[in-house]
Amino acid sequence: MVYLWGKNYSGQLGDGTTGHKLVPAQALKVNHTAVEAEGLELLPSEGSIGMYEDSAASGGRAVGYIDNYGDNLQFYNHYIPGKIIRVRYAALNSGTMNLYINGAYAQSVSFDSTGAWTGRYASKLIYVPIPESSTLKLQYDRGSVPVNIDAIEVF
Ligand SMILES: [Ca+2]
Repeated sequence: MVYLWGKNYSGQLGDGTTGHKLVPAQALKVNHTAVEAEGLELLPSEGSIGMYEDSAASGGRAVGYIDNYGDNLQFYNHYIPGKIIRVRYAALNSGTMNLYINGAYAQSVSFDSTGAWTGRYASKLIYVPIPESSTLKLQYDRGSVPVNIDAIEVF
């Protein structure tokens, strides 16, 4: 389970079902945290970070325009101490964003190009210790290259 806040609170809770939709052929673990990016609190620094409609996206929406310093998506990993974060994303060009755990920089995450901003998504696996009851954040910082984020899972 996961605690969400922000817009779309009532409609975007991730659960096991959502996880299955993301990558039908892959099942790393049945019980895990899954959230739709469009259900997360969005913290624009000055730009227009926000959701867009895309039938190819999990839940029919994803988050884009993450291209001003400080733009980020964050969520609270309530129960599960995890080892892997799986990010479903789209990016015309290869991108990079920074991962923070409990507010502390953890690592830079690179995303291979999917060939388009919409319509074609891929999954990025990030291997990192994720404490129970931690806050995870993907942020666009100086040196980052934007990607669109569809959904995030913790295993
Ligand atoms: Ca989505």
